[in-house]
Amino acid sequence: MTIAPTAPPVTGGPSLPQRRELVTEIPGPRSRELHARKTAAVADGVGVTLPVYVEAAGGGILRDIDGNSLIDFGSGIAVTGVGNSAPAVVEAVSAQVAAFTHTCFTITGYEGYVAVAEKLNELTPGDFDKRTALFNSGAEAVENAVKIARHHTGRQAVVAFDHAYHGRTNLTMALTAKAMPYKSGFGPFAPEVYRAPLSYPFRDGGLSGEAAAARAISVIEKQIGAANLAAIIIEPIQGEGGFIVPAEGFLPALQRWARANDVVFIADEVQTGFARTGAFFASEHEGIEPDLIVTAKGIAGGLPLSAVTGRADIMNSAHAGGLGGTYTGNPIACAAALATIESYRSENLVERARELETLFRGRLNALRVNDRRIGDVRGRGAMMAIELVDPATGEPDAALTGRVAAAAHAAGLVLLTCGTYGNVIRFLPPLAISDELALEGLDVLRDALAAS
Ligand code: PLZ
Repeated sequence: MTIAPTAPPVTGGPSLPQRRELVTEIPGPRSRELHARKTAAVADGVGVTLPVYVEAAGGGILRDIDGNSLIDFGSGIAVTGVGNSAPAVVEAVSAQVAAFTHTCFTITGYEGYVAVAEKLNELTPGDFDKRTALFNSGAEAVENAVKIARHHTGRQAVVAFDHAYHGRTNLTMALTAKAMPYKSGFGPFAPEVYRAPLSYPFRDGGLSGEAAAARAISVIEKQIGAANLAAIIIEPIQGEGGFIVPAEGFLPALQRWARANDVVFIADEVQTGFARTGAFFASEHEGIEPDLIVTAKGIAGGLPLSAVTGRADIMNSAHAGGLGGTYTGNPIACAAALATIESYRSENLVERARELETLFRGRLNALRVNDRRIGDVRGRGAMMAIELVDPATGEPDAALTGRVAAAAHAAGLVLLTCGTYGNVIRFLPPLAISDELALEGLDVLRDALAAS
Protein backbone atom coordinates (compact mmCIF):
# COMPACT_ATOMS: atom_id res chain seq x y z
CA MET A 1 0.00 0.00 0.00
CA THR A 2 1.28 3.48 -0.89
CA ILE A 3 1.33 6.04 1.90
CA ALA A 4 0.90 9.54 0.49
CA PRO A 5 3.49 12.08 1.64
CA THR A 6 2.09 15.00 3.63
CA ALA A 7 1.15 17.70 1.15
CA PRO A 8 -0.56 21.08 1.47
CA PRO A 9 -4.34 20.88 1.05
CA VAL A 10 -5.41 21.20 -2.55
CA THR A 11 -7.99 23.86 -3.36
CA GLY A 12 -10.06 24.11 -6.51
CA GLY A 13 -12.88 26.47 -7.33
CA PRO A 14 -12.74 29.68 -9.34
CA SER A 15 -9.46 30.80 -7.74
CA LEU A 16 -7.66 28.06 -9.68
CA PRO A 17 -5.67 29.90 -12.41
CA GLN A 18 -7.89 29.96 -15.50
CA ARG A 19 -5.38 29.00 -18.15
CA ARG A 20 -4.41 25.91 -20.09
CA GLU A 21 -0.91 24.80 -19.22
CA LEU A 22 0.83 21.54 -20.07
CA VAL A 23 3.97 20.64 -18.15
CA THR A 24 4.12 16.97 -19.21
CA GLU A 25 2.73 14.90 -22.04
CA ILE A 26 -0.92 13.86 -21.55
CA PRO A 27 -1.33 11.69 -19.60
CA GLY A 28 1.74 12.53 -17.53
CA PRO A 29 3.88 10.07 -15.56
CA ARG A 30 1.90 10.29 -12.31
CA SER A 31 -1.38 9.79 -14.10
CA ARG A 32 0.08 6.82 -15.94
CA GLU A 33 1.21 5.34 -12.64
CA LEU A 34 -2.21 5.85 -11.09
CA HIS A 35 -3.84 4.42 -14.19
CA ALA A 36 -1.79 1.26 -13.75
CA ARG A 37 -3.13 1.04 -10.18
CA LYS A 38 -6.63 1.65 -11.51
CA THR A 39 -6.24 -1.21 -13.98
CA ALA A 40 -5.09 -3.51 -11.19
CA ALA A 41 -7.83 -2.48 -8.74
CA VAL A 42 -10.94 -1.34 -10.66
CA ALA A 43 -13.18 -3.51 -12.82
CA ASP A 44 -12.40 -3.15 -16.53
CA GLY A 45 -16.07 -2.40 -17.27
CA VAL A 46 -15.55 0.98 -15.64
CA GLY A 47 -13.89 2.59 -18.65
CA VAL A 48 -12.04 5.91 -18.66
CA THR A 49 -12.24 8.38 -21.56
CA LEU A 50 -9.07 10.31 -20.76
CA PRO A 51 -6.75 8.71 -18.17
CA VAL A 52 -5.56 11.85 -16.45
CA TYR A 53 -6.22 11.91 -12.71
CA VAL A 54 -7.56 15.14 -11.27
CA GLU A 55 -6.31 16.92 -8.18
CA ALA A 56 -8.26 20.20 -8.36
CA ALA A 57 -10.88 21.81 -10.57
CA GLY A 58 -12.70 25.11 -10.86
CA GLY A 59 -14.14 27.51 -13.44
CA GLY A 60 -13.23 26.01 -16.80
CA ILE A 61 -10.08 24.19 -15.65
CA LEU A 62 -9.21 20.67 -14.48
CA ARG A 63 -5.72 20.36 -12.97
CA ASP A 64 -4.20 16.90 -12.95
CA ILE A 65 -1.74 15.28 -10.54
CA ASP A 66 1.15 16.04 -12.91
CA GLY A 67 0.41 19.76 -12.69
CA ASN A 68 -1.21 20.05 -16.13
CA SER A 69 -4.19 22.40 -16.44
CA LEU A 70 -6.74 21.21 -18.98
CA ILE A 71 -9.69 23.12 -20.41
CA ASP A 72 -12.95 21.46 -19.39
CA PHE A 73 -15.52 21.08 -22.19
CA GLY A 74 -17.33 18.29 -20.35
CA SER A 75 -18.40 19.47 -16.87
CA GLY A 76 -18.26 15.84 -15.75
CA ILE A 77 -21.03 15.18 -18.33
CA ALA A 78 -23.13 18.30 -17.74
CA VAL A 79 -22.91 18.28 -13.96
CA THR A 80 -20.72 21.17 -12.80
CA GLY A 81 -22.58 23.96 -14.58
CA VAL A 82 -21.97 26.35 -11.68
CA GLY A 83 -18.28 25.39 -11.76
CA ASN A 84 -16.36 22.78 -9.81
CA SER A 85 -16.11 23.47 -6.08
CA ALA A 86 -18.17 26.64 -6.52
CA PRO A 87 -17.68 28.64 -3.31
CA ALA A 88 -21.38 28.77 -2.42
CA VAL A 89 -21.60 24.99 -2.78
CA VAL A 90 -18.44 24.38 -0.76
CA GLU A 91 -19.79 26.59 2.02
CA ALA A 92 -23.23 24.97 2.11
CA VAL A 93 -21.81 21.45 2.01
CA SER A 94 -19.24 22.18 4.73
CA ALA A 95 -21.90 23.58 7.05
CA GLN A 96 -24.18 20.59 6.47
CA VAL A 97 -21.39 18.04 6.97
CA ALA A 98 -20.63 19.65 10.32
CA ALA A 99 -24.30 19.61 11.39
CA PHE A 100 -25.40 16.09 10.37
CA THR A 101 -24.61 13.84 7.44
CA HIS A 102 -27.60 11.51 7.28
CA THR A 103 -30.80 10.50 8.97
CA CYS A 104 -32.70 8.75 6.14
CA PHE A 105 -35.45 11.18 5.21
CA THR A 106 -38.12 8.49 5.39
CA ILE A 107 -37.22 7.85 9.06
CA THR A 108 -36.73 11.41 10.36
CA GLY A 109 -36.91 14.38 8.03
CA TYR A 110 -34.98 17.64 7.62
CA GLU A 111 -35.64 20.98 6.00
CA GLY A 112 -33.15 20.70 3.10
CA TYR A 113 -35.15 17.96 1.39
CA VAL A 114 -38.40 19.91 1.71
CA ALA A 115 -36.74 23.11 0.48
CA VAL A 116 -35.32 21.39 -2.62
CA ALA A 117 -38.78 19.97 -3.38
CA GLU A 118 -40.31 23.45 -3.02
CA LYS A 119 -37.71 24.94 -5.37
CA LEU A 120 -38.21 22.27 -8.02
CA ASN A 121 -41.99 22.60 -7.83
CA GLU A 122 -41.58 26.32 -8.39
CA LEU A 123 -38.93 26.20 -11.16
CA THR A 124 -40.13 23.36 -13.37
CA PRO A 125 -42.48 24.24 -16.25
CA GLY A 126 -46.23 24.23 -15.58
CA ASP A 127 -48.33 26.37 -13.33
CA PHE A 128 -50.12 23.46 -11.64
CA ASP A 129 -49.96 21.86 -8.21
CA LYS A 130 -46.80 19.75 -8.04
CA ARG A 131 -44.95 17.34 -5.80
CA THR A 132 -41.33 16.15 -5.84
CA ALA A 133 -39.51 13.02 -4.71
CA LEU A 134 -35.70 12.93 -4.45
CA PHE A 135 -33.31 10.14 -5.41
CA ASN A 136 -29.56 9.68 -5.95
CA SER A 137 -28.82 9.16 -9.64
CA GLY A 138 -30.48 10.01 -12.92
CA ALA A 139 -31.23 6.35 -13.61
CA GLU A 140 -32.85 5.89 -10.21
CA ALA A 141 -35.10 8.90 -10.79
CA VAL A 142 -36.07 7.62 -14.26
CA GLU A 143 -36.99 4.25 -12.71
CA ASN A 144 -39.15 6.01 -10.16
CA ALA A 145 -40.87 8.20 -12.75
CA VAL A 146 -41.89 5.01 -14.56
CA LYS A 147 -43.00 3.38 -11.29
CA ILE A 148 -45.16 6.41 -10.50
CA ALA A 149 -46.65 6.60 -14.00
CA ARG A 150 -47.55 2.90 -13.91
CA HIS A 151 -49.10 3.18 -10.48
CA HIS A 152 -51.11 6.22 -11.50
CA THR A 153 -52.43 4.83 -14.79
CA GLY A 154 -52.72 1.18 -13.84
CA ARG A 155 -51.07 0.48 -17.22
CA GLN A 156 -47.74 -1.18 -17.96
CA ALA A 157 -46.29 -0.20 -21.34
CA VAL A 158 -43.68 2.54 -21.65
CA VAL A 159 -42.46 4.16 -24.86
CA ALA A 160 -38.92 5.42 -25.32
CA PHE A 161 -37.35 6.68 -28.55
CA ASP A 162 -34.62 5.79 -30.99
CA HIS A 163 -31.24 7.14 -29.80
CA ALA A 164 -32.56 7.48 -26.23
CA TYR A 165 -30.33 7.28 -23.18
CA HIS A 166 -31.93 6.89 -19.76
CA GLY A 167 -29.35 5.02 -17.65
CA ARG A 168 -27.62 1.76 -16.81
CA THR A 169 -29.96 0.00 -14.35
CA ASN A 170 -32.10 -2.85 -15.68
CA LEU A 171 -35.21 -0.83 -16.52
CA THR A 172 -33.22 2.14 -17.81
CA MET A 173 -31.02 -0.13 -19.97
CA ALA A 174 -34.26 -1.33 -21.52
CA LEU A 175 -35.25 2.30 -22.17
CA THR A 176 -31.81 3.14 -23.59
CA ALA A 177 -31.44 2.50 -27.31
CA LYS A 178 -27.77 1.80 -27.94
CA ALA A 179 -26.41 -1.73 -27.48
CA MET A 180 -22.69 -0.98 -27.24
CA PRO A 181 -21.49 -0.18 -24.68
CA TYR A 182 -24.64 0.15 -22.59
CA LYS A 183 -26.64 -3.06 -23.06
CA SER A 184 -24.63 -5.67 -24.90
CA GLY A 185 -24.50 -8.90 -22.87
CA PHE A 186 -26.43 -7.43 -19.93
CA GLY A 187 -29.90 -8.74 -20.73
CA PRO A 188 -32.59 -9.89 -20.25
CA PHE A 189 -34.12 -6.45 -20.05
CA ALA A 190 -37.30 -5.24 -18.37
CA PRO A 191 -40.46 -6.06 -20.33
CA GLU A 192 -43.15 -3.70 -21.63
CA VAL A 193 -40.68 -1.18 -23.03
CA TYR A 194 -41.31 -0.14 -26.64
CA ARG A 195 -39.39 2.08 -29.02
CA ALA A 196 -40.73 4.76 -31.35
CA PRO A 197 -38.95 6.71 -34.10
CA LEU A 198 -37.53 10.13 -33.25
CA SER A 199 -37.31 13.40 -35.10
CA TYR A 200 -33.64 13.66 -36.18
CA PRO A 201 -33.55 16.58 -38.63
CA PHE A 202 -30.03 15.90 -39.94
CA ARG A 203 -30.84 12.26 -40.73
CA ASP A 204 -34.54 12.13 -41.54
CA GLY A 205 -34.54 14.25 -44.68
CA GLY A 206 -35.94 17.33 -42.98
CA LEU A 207 -39.19 15.63 -41.93
CA SER A 208 -41.30 18.25 -40.12
CA GLY A 209 -41.84 17.95 -36.39
CA GLU A 210 -45.56 17.29 -36.91
CA ALA A 211 -44.88 14.57 -39.48
CA ALA A 212 -42.23 12.93 -37.29
CA ALA A 213 -44.68 12.96 -34.36
CA ALA A 214 -47.40 11.43 -36.54
CA ARG A 215 -44.97 8.68 -37.55
CA ALA A 216 -44.16 7.95 -33.88
CA ILE A 217 -47.81 8.07 -32.82
CA SER A 218 -48.76 5.66 -35.58
CA VAL A 219 -46.17 3.15 -34.33
CA ILE A 220 -47.44 3.58 -30.77
CA GLU A 221 -51.10 3.14 -31.71
CA LYS A 222 -50.47 0.15 -33.95
CA GLN A 223 -47.92 -1.73 -31.85
CA ILE A 224 -49.02 -0.96 -28.29
CA GLY A 225 -52.37 0.82 -28.16
CA ALA A 226 -52.94 3.91 -26.04
CA ALA A 227 -55.08 1.95 -23.57
CA ASN A 228 -52.03 -0.10 -22.55
CA LEU A 229 -49.58 2.77 -22.35
CA ALA A 230 -48.55 4.24 -19.00
CA ALA A 231 -45.97 6.74 -20.19
CA ILE A 232 -43.92 8.25 -22.96
CA ILE A 233 -40.42 9.18 -21.84
CA ILE A 234 -38.23 11.48 -23.92
CA GLU A 235 -35.17 13.70 -23.60
CA PRO A 236 -36.19 17.11 -25.01
CA ILE A 237 -32.72 17.18 -26.58
CA GLN A 238 -31.13 13.79 -26.75
CA GLY A 239 -27.82 13.68 -24.91
CA GLU A 240 -25.78 10.50 -25.22
CA GLY A 241 -27.66 9.69 -28.45
CA GLY A 242 -26.05 12.63 -30.25
CA PHE A 243 -27.34 16.01 -29.03
CA ILE A 244 -30.31 15.67 -31.33
CA VAL A 245 -32.66 18.64 -31.29
CA PRO A 246 -36.00 17.42 -32.66
CA ALA A 247 -37.71 19.45 -35.38
CA GLU A 248 -39.95 22.19 -34.04
CA GLY A 249 -43.42 20.90 -33.25
CA PHE A 250 -42.37 17.30 -32.54
CA LEU A 251 -42.46 17.55 -28.75
CA PRO A 252 -45.70 19.59 -28.55
CA ALA A 253 -47.49 17.13 -30.86
CA LEU A 254 -46.38 14.17 -28.77
CA GLN A 255 -47.46 15.89 -25.62
CA ARG A 256 -50.88 16.73 -27.07
CA TRP A 257 -51.38 13.10 -28.02
CA ALA A 258 -50.28 11.89 -24.59
CA ARG A 259 -52.67 14.26 -22.86
CA ALA A 260 -55.57 13.26 -25.09
CA ASN A 261 -54.94 9.61 -24.25
CA ASP A 262 -54.23 9.92 -20.50
CA VAL A 263 -50.66 8.82 -21.08
CA VAL A 264 -48.12 10.31 -18.66
CA PHE A 265 -45.62 12.49 -20.55
CA ILE A 266 -42.20 12.25 -18.86
CA ALA A 267 -39.38 14.60 -19.83
CA ASP A 268 -35.95 13.24 -18.97
CA GLU A 269 -34.08 16.50 -18.34
CA VAL A 270 -31.18 14.80 -16.58
CA GLN A 271 -28.69 16.21 -19.11
CA THR A 272 -30.63 19.24 -20.41
CA GLY A 273 -31.79 20.64 -17.07
CA PHE A 274 -30.61 23.55 -14.96
CA ALA A 275 -29.77 26.39 -17.35
CA ARG A 276 -27.69 24.14 -19.62
CA THR A 277 -29.68 24.82 -22.82
CA GLY A 278 -30.26 28.54 -22.30
CA ALA A 279 -33.52 27.98 -20.42
CA PHE A 280 -33.93 26.65 -16.93
CA PHE A 281 -35.34 23.48 -18.51
CA ALA A 282 -35.17 22.52 -22.19
CA SER A 283 -38.91 21.80 -22.21
CA GLU A 284 -39.43 25.57 -22.06
CA HIS A 285 -38.04 26.13 -25.57
CA GLU A 286 -41.23 24.73 -27.06
CA GLY A 287 -43.60 25.48 -24.22
CA ILE A 288 -43.83 21.85 -23.09
CA GLU A 289 -45.26 21.22 -19.63
CA PRO A 290 -44.31 17.62 -18.84
CA ASP A 291 -46.54 15.70 -16.44
CA LEU A 292 -43.34 14.44 -14.80
CA ILE A 293 -39.87 15.87 -15.19
CA VAL A 294 -36.74 13.96 -14.22
CA THR A 295 -33.68 15.92 -13.13
CA ALA A 296 -30.18 15.09 -11.83
CA LYS A 297 -26.63 16.09 -12.93
CA GLY A 298 -26.68 19.91 -12.78
CA ILE A 299 -28.96 19.96 -9.74
CA ALA A 300 -26.34 19.88 -6.99
CA GLY A 301 -22.96 21.17 -8.21
CA GLY A 302 -21.41 17.70 -8.35
CA LEU A 303 -23.07 15.96 -5.43
CA PRO A 304 -25.24 12.97 -6.26
CA LEU A 305 -28.91 13.97 -6.26
CA SER A 306 -31.86 13.46 -8.59
CA ALA A 307 -35.55 14.20 -8.59
CA VAL A 308 -38.92 13.45 -10.08
CA THR A 309 -41.21 16.48 -10.09
CA GLY A 310 -44.70 16.63 -11.50
CA ARG A 311 -48.45 16.88 -11.27
CA ALA A 312 -49.58 16.37 -7.69
CA ASP A 313 -52.29 13.83 -8.57
CA ILE A 314 -49.79 11.63 -10.43
CA MET A 315 -46.97 12.03 -7.91
CA ASN A 316 -49.32 11.35 -4.98
CA SER A 317 -50.86 8.23 -6.45
CA ALA A 318 -48.21 5.92 -4.96
CA HIS A 319 -48.93 4.78 -1.38
CA ALA A 320 -46.76 5.93 1.53
CA GLY A 321 -43.69 3.70 1.69
CA GLY A 322 -43.89 3.02 -2.05
CA LEU A 323 -41.09 5.48 -2.85
CA GLY A 324 -37.83 5.87 -0.96
CA GLY A 325 -34.31 4.56 -0.48
CA THR A 326 -31.70 4.87 2.27
CA TYR A 327 -29.82 7.81 0.80
CA THR A 328 -32.50 9.47 -1.30
CA GLY A 329 -32.38 13.24 -0.82
CA ASN A 330 -29.26 13.05 1.34
CA PRO A 331 -28.92 16.21 3.45
CA ILE A 332 -25.45 17.12 2.10
CA ALA A 333 -26.65 16.76 -1.48
CA CYS A 334 -29.74 18.85 -0.65
CA ALA A 335 -27.60 21.61 0.87
CA ALA A 336 -25.48 21.56 -2.28
CA ALA A 337 -28.61 21.70 -4.45
CA LEU A 338 -30.04 24.73 -2.65
CA ALA A 339 -26.76 26.63 -3.10
CA THR A 340 -26.42 25.46 -6.70
CA ILE A 341 -29.97 26.38 -7.72
CA GLU A 342 -29.55 29.79 -6.12
CA SER A 343 -26.31 30.30 -8.08
CA TYR A 344 -28.04 29.65 -11.41
CA ARG A 345 -30.33 32.54 -10.56
CA SER A 346 -27.96 34.97 -8.85
CA GLU A 347 -25.24 34.49 -11.49
CA ASN A 348 -27.67 34.70 -14.46
CA LEU A 349 -26.43 31.38 -15.78
CA VAL A 350 -29.39 30.91 -18.12
CA GLU A 351 -28.24 34.06 -19.89
CA ARG A 352 -24.64 32.83 -19.73
CA ALA A 353 -25.62 29.60 -21.47
CA ARG A 354 -27.16 31.67 -24.29
CA GLU A 355 -23.98 33.70 -24.63
CA LEU A 356 -21.96 30.50 -24.83
CA GLU A 357 -24.32 29.25 -27.55
CA THR A 358 -23.59 32.35 -29.63
CA LEU A 359 -19.86 31.94 -29.09
CA PHE A 360 -19.79 28.21 -29.90
CA ARG A 361 -22.25 28.38 -32.80
CA GLY A 362 -20.32 31.21 -34.44
CA ARG A 363 -16.99 29.40 -34.26
CA LEU A 364 -18.39 25.99 -35.19
CA ASN A 365 -20.30 27.34 -38.20
CA ALA A 366 -17.12 29.12 -39.35
CA LEU A 367 -15.22 25.83 -39.10
CA ARG A 368 -17.95 24.05 -41.05
CA VAL A 369 -17.68 26.48 -43.99
CA ASN A 370 -14.15 25.24 -44.67
CA ASP A 371 -14.51 21.65 -43.53
CA ARG A 372 -17.34 19.63 -45.04
CA ARG A 373 -16.59 16.74 -42.70
CA ILE A 374 -18.64 18.77 -40.20
CA GLY A 375 -22.04 17.68 -41.45
CA ASP A 376 -24.11 19.45 -38.83
CA VAL A 377 -23.73 22.06 -36.10
CA ARG A 378 -26.56 21.85 -33.57
CA GLY A 379 -27.70 22.18 -29.99
CA ARG A 380 -28.95 24.84 -27.65
CA GLY A 381 -27.19 26.96 -25.06
CA ALA A 382 -24.06 25.40 -23.63
CA MET A 383 -25.11 22.04 -25.08
CA MET A 384 -23.74 22.24 -28.63
CA ALA A 385 -22.36 19.57 -30.93
CA ILE A 386 -20.91 18.81 -34.34
CA GLU A 387 -21.68 15.64 -36.29
CA LEU A 388 -18.73 14.38 -38.33
CA VAL A 389 -19.37 12.62 -41.62
CA ASP A 390 -17.77 11.46 -44.83
CA PRO A 391 -18.43 14.55 -46.97
CA ALA A 392 -18.99 12.43 -50.09
CA THR A 393 -21.67 10.16 -48.64
CA GLY A 394 -22.88 11.77 -45.42
CA GLU A 395 -22.07 8.50 -43.64
CA PRO A 396 -21.06 8.88 -39.96
CA ASP A 397 -17.29 9.04 -39.43
CA ALA A 398 -16.61 7.59 -35.98
CA ALA A 399 -12.92 7.00 -36.71
CA LEU A 400 -12.37 10.69 -37.47
CA THR A 401 -14.31 11.61 -34.34
CA GLY A 402 -12.03 9.42 -32.25
CA ARG A 403 -8.91 10.98 -33.81
CA VAL A 404 -10.15 14.52 -33.18
CA ALA A 405 -10.97 13.74 -29.55
CA ALA A 406 -7.56 12.10 -29.02
CA ALA A 407 -5.74 15.10 -30.55
CA ALA A 408 -7.73 17.50 -28.37
CA HIS A 409 -6.97 15.45 -25.26
CA ALA A 410 -3.25 15.45 -26.05
CA ALA A 411 -3.38 19.25 -26.35
CA GLY A 412 -5.08 19.69 -22.98
CA LEU A 413 -8.76 19.93 -23.87
CA VAL A 414 -11.26 17.60 -22.23
CA LEU A 415 -13.61 16.88 -25.12
CA LEU A 416 -16.44 14.33 -25.10
CA THR A 417 -17.99 12.39 -27.95
CA CYS A 418 -21.45 10.84 -28.17
CA GLY A 419 -24.03 9.63 -30.66
CA THR A 420 -25.53 6.34 -31.74
CA TYR A 421 -22.95 6.25 -34.54
CA GLY A 422 -20.10 7.52 -32.33
CA ASN A 423 -19.56 10.49 -34.65
CA VAL A 424 -20.68 13.47 -32.57
CA ILE A 425 -18.39 15.79 -30.64
CA ARG A 426 -20.30 17.51 -27.88
CA PHE A 427 -19.53 20.68 -25.97
CA LEU A 428 -20.67 20.88 -22.36
CA PRO A 429 -18.50 23.57 -20.79
CA PRO A 430 -19.19 24.69 -17.24
CA LEU A 431 -21.34 27.82 -17.43
CA ALA A 432 -18.62 29.29 -15.22
CA ILE A 433 -16.04 29.10 -18.04
CA SER A 434 -14.62 32.42 -19.31
CA ASP A 435 -14.96 33.48 -22.95
CA GLU A 436 -11.17 33.39 -23.25
CA LEU A 437 -10.93 29.75 -22.19
CA ALA A 438 -13.92 28.75 -24.31
CA LEU A 439 -12.32 30.37 -27.37
CA GLU A 440 -8.96 28.78 -26.62
CA GLY A 441 -10.67 25.40 -26.35
CA LEU A 442 -12.27 25.99 -29.74
CA ASP A 443 -8.83 26.84 -31.17
CA VAL A 444 -7.60 23.50 -29.87
CA LEU A 445 -10.56 21.83 -31.57
CA ARG A 446 -9.76 23.64 -34.87
CA ASP A 447 -6.17 22.40 -34.72
CA ALA A 448 -7.27 18.89 -33.77
CA LEU A 449 -9.61 18.79 -36.78
CA ALA A 450 -6.86 20.10 -39.07
CA ALA A 451 -4.44 17.44 -37.81
CA SER A 452 -6.98 14.61 -38.17
N1 PLZ B 1 -30.92 10.38 -18.51
C1 PLZ B 1 -30.73 12.00 -20.33
O1 PLZ B 1 -27.94 11.82 -19.85
C2 PLZ B 1 -26.73 10.21 -17.82
C3 PLZ B 1 -24.14 8.80 -18.70
C4 PLZ B 1 -22.75 8.54 -18.32
P1 PLZ B 1 -27.11 8.80 -14.06
N2 PLZ B 1 -25.85 10.51 -18.89
C5 PLZ B 1 -24.45 10.26 -18.68
C6 PLZ B 1 -22.42 7.09 -18.43
O2 PLZ B 1 -21.78 6.72 -19.41
O3 PLZ B 1 -22.84 6.33 -17.54
C7 PLZ B 1 -28.21 10.29 -18.06
C8 PLZ B 1 -28.74 11.09 -19.08
C9 PLZ B 1 -30.13 11.13 -19.26
C10 PLZ B 1 -30.45 9.60 -17.53
C11 PLZ B 1 -29.10 9.53 -17.28
C12 PLZ B 1 -28.62 8.66 -16.16
O4 PLZ B 1 -28.13 9.43 -15.13
O5 PLZ B 1 -26.97 9.85 -13.00
O6 PLZ B 1 -25.83 8.52 -14.82
O7 PLZ B 1 -27.74 7.55 -13.56
